Amino acid sequence: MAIPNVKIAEVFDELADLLEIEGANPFRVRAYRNAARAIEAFPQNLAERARSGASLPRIAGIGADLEGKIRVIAATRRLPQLEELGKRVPAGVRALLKIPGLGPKRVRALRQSRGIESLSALEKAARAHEIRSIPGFGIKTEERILTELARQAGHEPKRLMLSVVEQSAAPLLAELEAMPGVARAEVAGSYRRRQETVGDVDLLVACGPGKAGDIIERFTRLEEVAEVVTKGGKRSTVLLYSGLQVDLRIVPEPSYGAALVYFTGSKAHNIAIRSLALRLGLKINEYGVYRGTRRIAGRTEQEVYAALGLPFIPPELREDRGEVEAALRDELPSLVTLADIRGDLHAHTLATDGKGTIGEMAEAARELGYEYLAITDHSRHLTVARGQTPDRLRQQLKMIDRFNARLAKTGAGITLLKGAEVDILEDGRLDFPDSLLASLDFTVCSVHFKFELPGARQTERVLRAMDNRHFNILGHATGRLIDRRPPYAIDVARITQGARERGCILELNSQPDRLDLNDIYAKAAKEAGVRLAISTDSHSPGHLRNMRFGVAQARRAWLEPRDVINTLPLEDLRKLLKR
Ligand code: DGT
Ligand code: CA
Ligand code: CA
Ligand code: ZN
Repeated sequence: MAIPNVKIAEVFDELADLLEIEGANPFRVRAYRNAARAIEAFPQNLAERARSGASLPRIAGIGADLEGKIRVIAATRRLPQLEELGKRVPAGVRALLKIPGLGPKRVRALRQSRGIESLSALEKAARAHEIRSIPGFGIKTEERILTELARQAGHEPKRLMLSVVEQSAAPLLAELEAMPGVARAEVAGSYRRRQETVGDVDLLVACGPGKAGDIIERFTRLEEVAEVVTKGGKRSTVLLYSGLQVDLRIVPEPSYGAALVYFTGSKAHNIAIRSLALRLGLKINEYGVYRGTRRIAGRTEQEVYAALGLPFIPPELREDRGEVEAALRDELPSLVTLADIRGDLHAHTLATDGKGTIGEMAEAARELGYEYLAITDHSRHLTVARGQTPDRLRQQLKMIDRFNARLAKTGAGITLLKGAEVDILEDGRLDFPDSLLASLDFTVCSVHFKFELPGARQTERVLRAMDNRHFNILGHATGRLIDRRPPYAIDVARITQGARERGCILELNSQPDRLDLNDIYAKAAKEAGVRLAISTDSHSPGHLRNMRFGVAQARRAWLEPRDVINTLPLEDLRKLLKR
C-alpha cells in the first residue's frame, strides 16, 4: 500500500513543528506547512505516482527540493532530515505538542521562558501557576493544560480533595438551582458522603415533564465547562476547566428520593439495601421501591428508607460499615453537627507561623459563635515555624490573660485558652519543662520531625510522651498529607489504646489536606472508648471555618457529640483536661 497523501503531509507538518520549536527561519517553516496543505488536498495519490517512476504533477509551492523529499517518503516512509531534527529536540518536548492547545510557538515559549521540556515539568509549572504569566498564555490556558494532563494521565482518573471539589461543585449547584424548571437539585456521590477525596461530581436534578432538554442545554453551556463528553436527553457528562468531571442526571420529581439514594451510594451501601429489599420481597432501583409492579416509595429519601423499615441514614454513614444493621436495630448514632461545636482547640498566631494576631483570631472565633478558642503556638524545637522559647511563651500567656480580662469586660462571651503545640522529641520527651507545661490550660502534642523512624520506635516515642501527665491531645496522629505525604509508620491501634489507658485525647485535625485521624481511625478510637477533639489547626482567622471538614469526617466516623470534647461547655472541658 502506498503511503496516503495525508501521511506525507503529516511528515511535513512535523518537520515544520520541530523547526519552529528550534526557532528556524519562518519562511522555511511556512514553506513546509503550505506544502503539507497542498499535498493533503491533492486528488491523486502522490506516492503511487512516485513509485511508478512517473514524474510528479506540478503542485503549486512544491519545487525540486520538496519533490525530492516526497520521493524519499514514498519509497521509505521516512525522512532522514526529520529523524535528525527529532534527535535534536528532546522526546519530552515533542510530547508537549500532543497537548491540545499547545502548538510549536507555545512549546517554544514554555521552553525558553521556563525551561519546560517534559509533561511532568509542564504539570509542575501549571500547578504552581507559573504558566499564566508567560506572554501568550493565560489562566484559561493554564487550566486547560491541567485538564488535558489529567485526562492523558490515563484511565486512573485523579481524585481531588473534598475542599478543592467544593470550590467547583458549590457554585455549579447554585447555578443549576437557579435554572428555570429545576425543582430540586443536589450533589450526590462521594461528595455528599463527604469522602476525603472525590473522583467525580454527581449532580442530580428533579424537574417537571418536558423540562430536561432545556436544563441539559443550559448546563453544557455553563462558563466553567471546558468540554462536553456526553450529552443525552436526561444526562450529560462534562469536564470543567478545573479538571473535574461532572455527571448530571435528571429525573422526574416522583423518583427524586430513590435516585438520590442510588446516586449518593456508596455502591456497597446500595448493594446492602438492595439485598434487604429482596429479603422483604421488594425491589429497589433509582426510580423507586416496588412491591411487584406497584411503586410504594420514591419521592423522598425518607420515604425510600421507611419502605425498607429503616430510619433515614445520613449520607456520611452510607459505606456499608454496619449502618444498615444499626438502622434495623434503631441504633444509628446521633451524629455530631457543626452546631454542636463550642470552640476550637488548635490555633496558631503571628507569634509562630500563623498569619493573625491573638485579637484577630479571637474575633474570628467570636463571629463563629464559639465559647472558647485555644492559642496553641509551636514550641522551640520547631525552628522553621519560629517555635517559642519558654520566655516567649510566658509572655504570650500574660498577653492572653490581658485579652481575657478585656473580653470579659466587653461581654464578648468568648474565652481564650492557654495552650501550646508542643513537639514530641525523638526520645518521647516534651519540648517544654514540666513546670512551664503546668502553667498551661492544656497541651496539643505533635510529631513534627523524624518522620522516618521505624514503626515500633515511632509508636514508643508517642506512648512515652503520653506518659507525661501534661500531655492532653495528640495532634495529627499519623502526619499524612493527602496526595503529598504518606502517614509515618505508627501503630494507631496501640496509640489509641495508650490514649485510653492514660486519659489522653486524639485530635481530628480539620485541615483539608490532613484530616488526621481519618474516618476509619476515628471510628476505631470511639469504639475503643477514646474521645476526640475536632480542631482546625488554624494558621489564619479564615482557617477557623475549616471546622466543617473535620466535622464531616467525624460524622463518617460515627462520632456523637459526647465523643467530641469541644462540644463541652468551657467548665466541663476544663475539668476533663485535668489529668
Ligand atoms: P467517586 O466518584 O469515585 O468519588 O465515588 P462515587 O461514590 O461518587 O461513585 P460514582 O461517581 O462512580 O457513582 C455515584 C454513585 O452511583 C455511587 O456512589 C453509587 C451509584 N453507583 C454507581 N455505579 C453503581 C453500580 O454499579 N451499582 C450500584 N448499586 N450503584 C452504583
Ligand atoms: Ca462521584
Ligand atoms: Ca460519577
Ligand atoms: Zn498546629
